[in-house]
Amino acid sequence: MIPMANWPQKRVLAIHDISCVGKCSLTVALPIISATGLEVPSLPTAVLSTHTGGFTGFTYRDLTSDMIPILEHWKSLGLQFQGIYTGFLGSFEQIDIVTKIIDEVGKDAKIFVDPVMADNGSLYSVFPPNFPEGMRKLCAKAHVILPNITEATLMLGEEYRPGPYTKQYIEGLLKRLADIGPRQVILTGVYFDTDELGAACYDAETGTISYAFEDKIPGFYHGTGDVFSSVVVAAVMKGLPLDEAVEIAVDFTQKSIRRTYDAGTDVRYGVNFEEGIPLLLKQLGL
Ligand code: PXL
Repeated sequence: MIPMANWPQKRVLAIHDISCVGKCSLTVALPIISATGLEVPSLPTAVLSTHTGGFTGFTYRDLTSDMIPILEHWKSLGLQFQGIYTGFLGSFEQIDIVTKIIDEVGKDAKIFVDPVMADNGSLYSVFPPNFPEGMRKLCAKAHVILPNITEATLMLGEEYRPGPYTKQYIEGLLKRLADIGPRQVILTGVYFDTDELGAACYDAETGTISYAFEDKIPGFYHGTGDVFSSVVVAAVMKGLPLDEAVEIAVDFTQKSIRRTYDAGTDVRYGVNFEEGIPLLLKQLGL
């Protein structure tokens, strides 16, 4: 039997909700990251019939009380993960639980925190007003964080401003986010003019800032933050530098949106990312 310490396949623990329908969180992270050959053990934070964006009447089962018993079982197996990727958490209490998970089964793991909680200037209605403060503490434990601009401003206690943005404003945000603790910051929803949309990336170790943009496609598409972050996590865990990972992720996300726009489907059901996976694997050299 191969001992845990010599396990040959990298394990990236994904901690997100399962929205049964609507393509976000685990139903996006699992297929994208698994396709690259990484193993994706999963810890569901909540189970919803659909995501909360654009649907009414969704069910919501909070799984907070299952998380510590799951962690204790994993510890009894001697499990350690090489990566931990967290997204939508099911309750405020889960912030401390995820911190404990990072400390106990992620001792040498690369920690990615996507502080999923807000968009377009507003906190999601399912979260209490102090949620951004908690997420800020979780981001301090991460190596890489991936907020959008709303999440960034909420965590920094700054007023949300709609775009277009200036380079000076974006680079200020990146640096203030790095001051929270993570060495690498990726900010999504960045645009300097109305034709293009993308991400900015800051490595506080080297002081490097880079950008990746693609043509903007009209409309608002659910789950695209999770599509983007899942590609970044997969690419970085496969050994790509952060700026290349971000370029590939922006391209993958934009192509997923374009496919959905061209098909004219109801955007609440998420984007067609699945058909982009073969090209993604080529771009990653797999
Ligand atoms: O994609 C972010 C997300 C994840 N999980 C749930 C959501 C959302 C965004 O609305 O509602 C349940």
